[in-house]
Amino acid sequence: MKTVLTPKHGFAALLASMALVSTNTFAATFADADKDGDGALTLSELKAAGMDEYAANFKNLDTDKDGKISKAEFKANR
Ligand SMILES: [Ca+2]
Ligand SMILES: [Ca+2]
Repeated sequence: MKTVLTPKHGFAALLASMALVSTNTFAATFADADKDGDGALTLSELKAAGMDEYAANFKNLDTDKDGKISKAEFKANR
């Protein structure tokens, strides 16, 4: 069950969600967002997963400019 964070959840909830991404749940988070299982996250996959901060920074995250965020790119910018 995905929860899309909005301002009504507060800053603490946002921080908690970011902390989740930077801990051991990273792989699970990535795999969960990677709906087609190709090992990379597209902009639409990020949006579908409610990862709006990543979607907003897509161009910066996609350092090799192939149009998707690889696991390494995701990790490097978390
Ligand atoms: Ca994918
Ligand atoms: Ca890329």
